[in-house]
Amino acid sequence: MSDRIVIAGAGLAGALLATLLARRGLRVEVFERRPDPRVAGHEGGRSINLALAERGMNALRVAGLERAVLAQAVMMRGRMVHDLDGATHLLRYGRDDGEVIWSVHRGRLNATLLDAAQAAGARFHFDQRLVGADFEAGLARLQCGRTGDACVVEAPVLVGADGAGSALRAAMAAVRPLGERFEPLGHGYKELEIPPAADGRFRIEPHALHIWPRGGYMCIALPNAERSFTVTLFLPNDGAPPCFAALRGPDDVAALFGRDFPDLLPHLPDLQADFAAHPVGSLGTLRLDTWHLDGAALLLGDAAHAIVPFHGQGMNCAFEDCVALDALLGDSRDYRAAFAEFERRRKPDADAIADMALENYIEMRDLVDDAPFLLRKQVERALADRHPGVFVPRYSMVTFRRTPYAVAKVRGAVQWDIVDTIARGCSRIEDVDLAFGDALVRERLPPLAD
Ligand code: FAD
Ligand code: E0Q
Repeated sequence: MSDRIVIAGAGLAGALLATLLARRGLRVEVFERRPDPRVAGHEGGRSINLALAERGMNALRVAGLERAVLAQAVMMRGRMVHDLDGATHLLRYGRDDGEVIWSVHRGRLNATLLDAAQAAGARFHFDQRLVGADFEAGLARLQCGRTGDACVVEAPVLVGADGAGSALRAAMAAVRPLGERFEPLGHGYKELEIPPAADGRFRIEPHALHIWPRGGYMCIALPNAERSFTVTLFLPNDGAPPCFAALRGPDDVAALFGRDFPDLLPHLPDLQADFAAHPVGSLGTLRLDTWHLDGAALLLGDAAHAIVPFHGQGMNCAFEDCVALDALLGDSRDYRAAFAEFERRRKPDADAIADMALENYIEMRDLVDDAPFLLRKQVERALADRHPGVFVPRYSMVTFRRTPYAVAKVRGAVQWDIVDTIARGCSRIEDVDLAFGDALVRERLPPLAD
């Protein structure tokens, strides 16, 4: 079978997959719609960052890139919650500094992956957009972004790492129904910037993911190595204000931040200009029944399963996909078997993280001042301390371990039921019957295997 594999998309998943497969000796050709970010400068110089957790870190480890990426990353120990009155509290993500997540610069990470893939022998073709495919003939159709010229290349095996708006997915759907459903969230996002202070330092605590939860909407901020922060405002698209539709001009924007984010506003000197210049991003969950066409084509990453960003797992999951596919392919070249097995194993996990990411948005809102919720988080921590390796908070299974997402979801539900059972009717942790909780844990939770 062919040792030539064509990847659509040189984003996060495409570049990592190209590295792994080129190292196996496959002839990897990658076609990317945009220009080379290492030449053109990424996103017009904007810093967009992402939270990297254990699943993504493990994939980088497998690719030999962990140290290079960590050198550019900023550690985040927990959520720094900003109340409306300006009070702040740090809710640690893990037990200690061994359980943290990392803020990484999307463009810089992408460049690191592109360099690694090229060094491994993968070939990149930038400004080349996939526009169609003939799977029977094993051909891909491309269009050059600069000249508009069309061309056709040999593509006996095609992998779609071309993101949520995947062109390969559309081409596959024309041949066989994929069972595609897109569920819009109804909320969008806008990226803003907190620059460094005049003396060059971070304006707010660098080692945290900042959250300004406000019920149905929120801001977050992740640190950048250059001592700025990228702020993201999540807001309903329309309906009752505040919503994007009701923000008609710079005064509305200033009024919203003055009222709901008063401690953030002074750190956003370019708020109105950023707001006018940056687009509103859209959010939603994409689910498919079918990710592959026999041995001819496969989708992975956001092209197969775009999710809402509230667990910070989209890239992490896409990277885990790459490692799984590489391991399944091994040195066999049996694409048909590997693609079918990839779909069988990964789909339950992709479905589970999609659900958990949606649920985490509710959790963000409950951070506002929901006392019963905050008590349950305390009880969860207490049970986790009493049953290490058995009662592991769901957030930790998702973020600090590689427990399959589907297992994390099921165990998380059992655990939350135990917490709820013993916390019900209590208002303080001292009133909670933890010994009863211990008995329920022993009865209902086998030790965690991974
Ligand atoms: P992409 O990164 O979207 O890459 C797709 C690539 O394909 C792009 O380079 C694109 O130009 C190219 N392409 C598109 N169409 C074509 C075509 N027709 N032909 C050729 N090339 C094409 N994830 C985390 O893990 N942690 C986070 O903290 C986090 N925060 C997020 C915050 C927000 C606001 C959003 C929206 C997402 C966040 N994510 C996060 C999710 C993460 O961004 C995605 O899951 C991840 O980028 C998916 O990688 P990918 O390679 O599948 O797709
Ligand atoms: C993380 C890390 C965009 C984004 C990314 C994230 C997280 C959140 C809220 C958001 C989840 C959390 N989280 O703090 O529970 O852990 O990546 Cl909005």
